[in-house]
Amino acid sequence: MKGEGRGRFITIEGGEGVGKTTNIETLKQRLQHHGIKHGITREPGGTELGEAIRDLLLRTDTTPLNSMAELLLMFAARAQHLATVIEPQLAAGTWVVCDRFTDATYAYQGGGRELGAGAVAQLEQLVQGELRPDLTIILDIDPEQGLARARQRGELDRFEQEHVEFFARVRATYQARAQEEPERCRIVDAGRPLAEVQADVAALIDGFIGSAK
Ligand code: T5A
Repeated sequence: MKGEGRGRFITIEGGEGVGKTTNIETLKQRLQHHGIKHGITREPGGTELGEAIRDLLLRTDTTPLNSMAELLLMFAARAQHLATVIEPQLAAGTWVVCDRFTDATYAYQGGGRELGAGAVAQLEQLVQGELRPDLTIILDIDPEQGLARARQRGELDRFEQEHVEFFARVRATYQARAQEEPERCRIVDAGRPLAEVQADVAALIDGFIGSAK
């Protein structure tokens, strides 16, 4: 999939309020420093359709969403995102940094909602074919600590209102995925002061850029 001249696909993952948005700024600075053309996007979202689906998924004033419907909506948004944003950029040699991707579906719908990895894997194959991220940075934090950060920012969305067992399953799934794919998935302890977390993220991306040249 990588091919000469093709962009690299980097994703950043983790539980609620873990600091993905904050650390994407670090990724952006390092890519700029190395003169690498890149795009930054997010899931669910990244397209007009994806952002509309995101709104449906995160709002709290609708009837409860069936877990399978939630899973399918994640992949509907992803199909549009891949076809119109991610794939064209990678094909043009642009690197893509995505705030969450399919590891989040394994963690939240497979683990948190207990739909299991098999259902996610089937849709992953259908929607993505062979496409997988080249590097995934998983920011790891105790769910209570992450939620406390999210709470400081304001009102909680539909996922953030879940119970602590849900987030424990999300975290365990991310950790299991990192164990299964240690080369691609790199865990960073995000419970530390921001400067330390950012230094680790910068070192990881610098190392990855070095190996990709
Ligand atoms: N979802 C998504 C699924 O269920 N399945 C899927 O397939 C996908 C793709 C929305 C939701 O969608 C779900 C998961 C999510 O619940 P989201 O908006 O990406 O996805 O998720 P959130 O976790 O809600 O994203 P947030 O924007 O809320 O959190 P971030 O980006 O992780 O955190 P950030 O950077 O905004 O930081 C939060 C606060 O903490 C501070 C920051 O300054 C900020 O105030 N902070 C720190 N403070 C102290 N020390 C540090 N090290 C800090 N790092 C950050």
